[in-house]
Amino acid sequence: MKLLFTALAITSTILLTQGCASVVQSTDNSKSDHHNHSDGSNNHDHHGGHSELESASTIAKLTLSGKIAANTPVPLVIDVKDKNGQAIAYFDKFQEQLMHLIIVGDNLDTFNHIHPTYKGNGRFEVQTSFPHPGNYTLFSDYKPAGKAEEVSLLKAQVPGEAPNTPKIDFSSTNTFGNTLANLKFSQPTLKAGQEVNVIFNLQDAATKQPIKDLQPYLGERGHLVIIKRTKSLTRADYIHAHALKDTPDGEVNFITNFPQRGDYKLWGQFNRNGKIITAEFWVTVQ
Ligand SMILES: [Cu+2]
Repeated sequence: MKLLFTALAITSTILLTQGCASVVQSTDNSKSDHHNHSDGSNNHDHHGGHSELESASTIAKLTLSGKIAANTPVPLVIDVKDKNGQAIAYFDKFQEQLMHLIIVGDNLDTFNHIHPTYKGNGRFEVQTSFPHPGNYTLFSDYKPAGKAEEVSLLKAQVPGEAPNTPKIDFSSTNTFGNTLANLKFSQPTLKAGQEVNVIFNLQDAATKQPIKDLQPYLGERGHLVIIKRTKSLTRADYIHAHALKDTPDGEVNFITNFPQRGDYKLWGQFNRNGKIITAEFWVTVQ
């Protein structure tokens, strides 16, 4: 009944509850637009209730209770407080939810997008399971009532030996379940700091025709998360792009901006008649 946790530069609040359970991590947030982080400005320490980061306005803390093991359901509790330690009581929905939680393995081999339930008094709860031993980063995306959307970065570690990092596949076409997805961009070469259209073309894997059963997902034509490959993920490595409204059958466009050079992984999520498909691709930005 032991839980390990990573020490992370931006974290200072660690909560231990009872000997056999739990832990965790918290982080800061800046309320600047997280869709375009360009400065890695989240590397600031928070101590107790104060912060040196002038724009930081909330702190989230993750508590995992019980035994943490791969492929085992574990309850997650996320408490969101202001920088004085007061619970944030009210949140606004965006994209149909009060909190979007993206969980990735630190080498970006696994991805999970879930929606914790709001329990009141700043507390969100959800159950999940981690697919293998190793380090995980959780990006919790929420909007305190009347305020800008915020992203808190949380860390978890599942004991055991992490699998080897799979080789990165840069192919731009792949099949995901019953869907053949192709990824392209409005620019022939991706350059850091440049706005680009990210274009997913979705065909039915069997008929090779553009899919016609695309339904809104979280109120939009699709959902796109982009994360930069780094040794230790920070909030600045996370990009949440929004879908454009009117595009032809089988095509979903997003606008984004890759802030820095490097390798990025993209997870596009689409709703085919009630079934969510996740199309994942790697790209290099120069
Ligand atoms: Cu979500």
